[in-house]
Amino acid sequence: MNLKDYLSISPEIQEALDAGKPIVALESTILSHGMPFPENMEFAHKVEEIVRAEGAIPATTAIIGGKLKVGLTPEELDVMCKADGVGKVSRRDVAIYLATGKTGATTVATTMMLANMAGIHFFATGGIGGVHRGAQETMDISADLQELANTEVCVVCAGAKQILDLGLTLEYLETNGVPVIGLHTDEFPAFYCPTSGFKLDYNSESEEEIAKISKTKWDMGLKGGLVIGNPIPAEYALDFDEMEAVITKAIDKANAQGIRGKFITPFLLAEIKDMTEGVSFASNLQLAYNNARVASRIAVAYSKL
Ligand code: PSU
Ligand code: MN
Repeated sequence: MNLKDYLSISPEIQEALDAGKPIVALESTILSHGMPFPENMEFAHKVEEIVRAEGAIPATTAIIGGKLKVGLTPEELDVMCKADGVGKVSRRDVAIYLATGKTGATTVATTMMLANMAGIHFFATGGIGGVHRGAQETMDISADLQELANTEVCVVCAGAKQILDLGLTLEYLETNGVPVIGLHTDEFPAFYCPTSGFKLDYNSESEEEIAKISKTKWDMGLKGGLVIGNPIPAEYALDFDEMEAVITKAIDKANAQGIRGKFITPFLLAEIKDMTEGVSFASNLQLAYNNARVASRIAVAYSKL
């Protein structure tokens, strides 16, 4: 038995893989633990439509019934959105969820694992996990970063939330040999804000170029992924300083309540949404759609190389 024996690829995705069609992986933690129900239902379907409109096939991933699922049915998407008894599964949780038949949403780390096992190279999300503020004390560093160091998937994101220490996150990626490329920007985006003040060394002006860089990296046998920082469209951007104030409050509340480990990120996401009365949520939706669009274009360009 090896991990591949647990892989369950939907017929549509298998057919797309066999035909060499462009495919974009999508995560389910953003649904189960990053967005409220029922708004996440609309998102889950719309993001898949956006991928299709760009000429690629969407493959949302999850762990259901002891299987690593790549490509979900509408019923399975419902289960992930209702999130009843659905855990958050990072790499360390995979064996537990498979062996016990628990239902789990995949994070960036596990979505990369499943995509790579299936042969999918591109993945769109909202923001990646990273080095948390105060990690010097807590050692709270998302397993997403280690996965990026090892697994051959290109992740399109709007950077990472200010809940993280963005400077340390970039240092960690550099140490681990992960290219971070800005699309039409020379700064690492800060999720709700197109800029963060942290400069990137590479600013790409086209999806075709990113496809070529990805192919070159993997053709050379350089292990690991890439991070594409795709800034939130200007019309949906929020003010950096205002978000900073909100996030500082949310982090203080998490500390006061003793929230730790895997519960911190979902806690902060929910607090931020409440404190901004849903304004941040509207931005969250739009940046994720924008990432799906860009990841699809990269996947399409890659399929032509
Ligand atoms: N950041 C967001 N929204 C999210 C997440 C992160 O802005 O939904 C989710 C992703 O699934 C990411 C995970 O992989 O949280 C990281 O969790 P942790 O920090 O516990 O590794
Ligand atoms: Mn963590």
